[in-house]
Amino acid sequence: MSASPSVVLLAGGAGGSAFAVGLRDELRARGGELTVVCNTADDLWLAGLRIQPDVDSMLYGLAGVKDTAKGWGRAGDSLRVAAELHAWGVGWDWFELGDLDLGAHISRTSWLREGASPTTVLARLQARWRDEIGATLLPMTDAEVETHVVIEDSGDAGGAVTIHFQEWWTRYRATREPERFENPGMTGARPAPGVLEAIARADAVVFAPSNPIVSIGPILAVPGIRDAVAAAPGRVVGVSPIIGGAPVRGMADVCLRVAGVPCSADGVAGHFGARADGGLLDAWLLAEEDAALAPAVASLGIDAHVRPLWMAGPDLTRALAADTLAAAGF
Ligand code: FO1
Repeated sequence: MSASPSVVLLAGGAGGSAFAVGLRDELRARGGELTVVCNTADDLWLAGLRIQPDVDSMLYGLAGVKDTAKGWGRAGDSLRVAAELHAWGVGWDWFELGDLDLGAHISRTSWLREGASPTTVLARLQARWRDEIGATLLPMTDAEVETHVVIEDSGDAGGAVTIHFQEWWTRYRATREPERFENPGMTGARPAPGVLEAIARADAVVFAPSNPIVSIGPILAVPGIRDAVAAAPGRVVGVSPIIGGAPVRGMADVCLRVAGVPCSADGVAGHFGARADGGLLDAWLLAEEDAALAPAVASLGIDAHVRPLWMAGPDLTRALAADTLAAAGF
């Protein structure tokens, strides 16, 4: 077994980007290789620009330029352009686009308009911080896929309305009860170039502690990716995004409820299922607080590893990455 493993990480959101930094550091120390397949279903068009929140959180996090307190956006950013956009009534006044961050959105949109694919655009964005990033970032697909949320209309007319995930997440903080999530564009989507190849040659595939429904879910829903993970030659290991019955970050509890998945470490493990039983996981890391759930995970046919899961600082995050690699056999 390789001492310098090649790992594919499926990730999205603030938790995914924080975990990726620890995994990159641990693999770098071992001479290993990291490919990150990023969720792109959070993407949106706004103010004439293509914005890719999960891709950018991953990019900024690995480059060391992310605002780690917020979990997204650039450290030390300012809002001069945003104030002008709001004055013109362009964009959403509750969706913050920092000046430095806008540099990425403008560059990306300009390259897309010139005909570059999202994969090429992401390669160009990461080339700027190639040495710092120390990983290869791939979008899950080059197709335009978005996550929309069907919610009950609060107006007099009643019925249901469909809003973009970012509106539901950042404006309403997931307080408008969803009927369901939809991913327009998913049916015709194909995995981005390099995604299936990376999974097929990886020594391990890791599910970051990201939202199982709106971050990992869309990646696995791209036709071909779920099957590739199920057939991966390396072990498939996941890290629970739920500790003590609550999400580590974000509003995953609401997303899980809509999907009918219990908001618990064993509930999410069961949602992904055991590879031995037609599912995806060989092993699952759950928090010490959830040690009592380990037998339930094991009874699903998934190896249960009880470990400290809180990513409170670089050392603990890297230790979690080392534990994840150990669960993968490295
Ligand atoms: N999150 C917020 O809570 N408020 C915002 O105004 C906001 C703006 C924003 C702009 C660009 C970007 O790349 C991300 C942004 N996020 C913002 C984060 C984002 O909404 C979510 O955290 C992720 O999409 C969930 O994974």
